[in-house]
Amino acid sequence: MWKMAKIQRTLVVLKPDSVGRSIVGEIISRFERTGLHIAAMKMLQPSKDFFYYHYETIGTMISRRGEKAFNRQLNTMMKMPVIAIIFEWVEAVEYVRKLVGSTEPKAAAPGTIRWDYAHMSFDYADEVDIGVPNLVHASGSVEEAEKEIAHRFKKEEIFDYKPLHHAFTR
Ligand code: IDP
Ligand code: MG
Repeated sequence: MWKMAKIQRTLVVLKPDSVGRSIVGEIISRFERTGLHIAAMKMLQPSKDFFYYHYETIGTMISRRGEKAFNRQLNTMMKMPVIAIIFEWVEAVEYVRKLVGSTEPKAAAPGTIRWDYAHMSFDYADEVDIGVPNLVHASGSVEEAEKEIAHRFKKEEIFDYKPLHHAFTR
């Protein structure tokens, strides 16, 4: 068994603004170049109920962000298809969140995806009645990742393989 305990899987969703702007390849490459590898990937246009489960049942968004922000986010996620990806590697959950950056693009650190590919504030998004377009969803914790992956992928859709660059890690 080549997998160590610290190897994790995390869910990334390329949101409608990534798909709509045709920058999916560019964003995926930001993850891949760090050594994360794709364990599963699919394009889909989920229902509102599906996003309710994702953002509220798993993500507890209403209590954290309020009902208004929640409803806006659901509508925004329905605008176009999304691409769901499972990335795998060492402590992937925390690492991917760091690559993605904080929720509000205006506040995200330079060099993160949410800073480099967007310029938007919560205030502006609220004013124009949208969920803030910040390109990607990334699981917030190991527990959230496990639930989100189970919600989106069947076991047979997830692939277990040893990427070639792992030759340098053992
Ligand atoms: P996260 O995506 O960084 O984990 P969450 O609090 O889980 O942030 O919120 C889910 C998504 O809802 C965010 O990524 C963002 O797109 C949107 N969102 C959250 N809060 C607000 C807000 O106050 N105004 C506009 N959009 C928001
Ligand atoms: Mg979240």
